[in-house]
Amino acid sequence: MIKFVKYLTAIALLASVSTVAGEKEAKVATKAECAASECTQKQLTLKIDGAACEATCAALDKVLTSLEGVKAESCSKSHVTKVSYDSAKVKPEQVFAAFKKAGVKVEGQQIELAVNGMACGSCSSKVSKALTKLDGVLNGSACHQSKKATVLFDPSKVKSEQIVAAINSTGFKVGEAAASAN
Ligand SMILES: [Cu+2]
Repeated sequence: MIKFVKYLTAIALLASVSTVAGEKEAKVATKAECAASECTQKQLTLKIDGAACEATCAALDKVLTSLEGVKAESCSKSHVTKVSYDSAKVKPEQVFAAFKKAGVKVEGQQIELAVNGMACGSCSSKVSKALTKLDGVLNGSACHQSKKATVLFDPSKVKSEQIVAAINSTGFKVGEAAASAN
């Protein structure tokens, strides 16, 4: 019983602390502040062709990170490069040009989306079908067990918002947190 009371007190304390923190946050997050910091930080996950060994991956990462504020990690096994960049300093075209310079072909951009409501294989195949029907989607598959859809697409032909809309049109909804990933 004493434990339970302590537990309740802890919750009450936590609640009051988080309210204070919430108020602070609301004051700080002005538009100017937002434009100046993390809001311009972008992440790209790209499927690559032509970086089959660790040496070529290291060479690619070197070209990418020579761009201001760019972080890159390429994996020769999964053939995926993860790039993070500040869109206020570097344009995505510059990132893609760096791949060209390194002699690595970008097959497409890869995103993973949380999809709610898929209960069996026929649900996930409905989502997969909707994805592969979209022009610009190179590969799309959904899995009802992981509740995720993995999509490889050509960003010059289709936008991630269109992919989200295509999934939502099946009746299964893309989770909010994952939908913001670009
Ligand atoms: Cu189903």
